[in-house]
Amino acid sequence: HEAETHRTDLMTITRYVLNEQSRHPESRGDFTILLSHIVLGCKFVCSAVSKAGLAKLIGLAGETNVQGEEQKKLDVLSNEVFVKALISSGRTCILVSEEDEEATFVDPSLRGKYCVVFDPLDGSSNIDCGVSIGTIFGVYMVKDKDNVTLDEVLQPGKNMLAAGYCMYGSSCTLVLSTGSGVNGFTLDPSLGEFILTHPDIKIPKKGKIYSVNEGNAKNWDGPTTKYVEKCKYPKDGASPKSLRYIGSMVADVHRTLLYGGIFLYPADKKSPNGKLRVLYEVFPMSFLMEQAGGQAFTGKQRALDLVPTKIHQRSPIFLGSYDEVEEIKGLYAAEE
Ligand code: AHM
Ligand code: MG
Repeated sequence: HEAETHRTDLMTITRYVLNEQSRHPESRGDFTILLSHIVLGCKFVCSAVSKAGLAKLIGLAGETNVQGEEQKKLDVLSNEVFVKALISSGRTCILVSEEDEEATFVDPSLRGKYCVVFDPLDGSSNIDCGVSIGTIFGVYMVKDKDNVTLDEVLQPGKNMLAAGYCMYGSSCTLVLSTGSGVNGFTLDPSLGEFILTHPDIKIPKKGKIYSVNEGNAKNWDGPTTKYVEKCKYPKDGASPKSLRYIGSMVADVHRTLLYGGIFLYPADKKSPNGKLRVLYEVFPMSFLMEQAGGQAFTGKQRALDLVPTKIHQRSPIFLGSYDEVEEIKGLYAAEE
């Protein structure tokens, strides 16, 4: 009666995190409370995204975000919901959002020990056509919450306590790591709960898929060009790899995590630092990849070792199956 057990004994995300916490007797439930506020934000955005086509929520808000890109109404809304949910949790002290130029320092009366870096709605070019988009987040802990500076969030990704993303796709999936593996939860809309559906995700060691915006190929550097050439024309008698590119980092990374392969947003002549942002795109996804047994590399170093100096800094990124990233690392090493 295995199937019946699964239907009646539901491992919700809250139950899962509480279980994890019971292994740390010193913990007082603060992370569970923080996570429940992140989950609330994800549920809200999920509901707003699924209604977007109907409710005419989409369309230009007439504002430009810090990177000079057009902001959509749904981005603005998602950001507001996350900022308010995180502040009201009483467990945060600094927030860094892709949508806000400056970091938000939480009022001392509501301050807690966590810093949250996030992209409330990533993949903006896919909003209007209903293709998968997502939220990405990472969590740091401050040393002293009465004395916080921006340095608390300018830390290497390896210091993150937790990272995750929520994908608003054919279903709503939240993938989370608190530093001991990666687990995936799917929103059951009738319950309003995220249920553990993908326990202990491990990325395949090798992959048959590469994921990159090949429209930028003419401006790539040598190693990236060589790697992609080899994906298409392998010299060792292997089959060529398949190309999949959605243009939503969350969706492209989610597929890479489950099926294996590599996702790359390399540097190019026009964008020497690539496109993706270190704190709330590169770090959380690199954290999840490593926790799932894969790797993440910037073209120079292990991505999680990078020390950011600005909150909206960008970096090239190569992440995915262990062997694929190993190959990229070899090509960069050969360049030197
Ligand atoms: P955004 O923050 O404006 O949505 O940009 C980030 C997105 C990522 O989700 C995705 O990996 C990348 O941009 C795609 O960029 P490009 O269109 O240059 O291929
Ligand atoms: Mg983004």
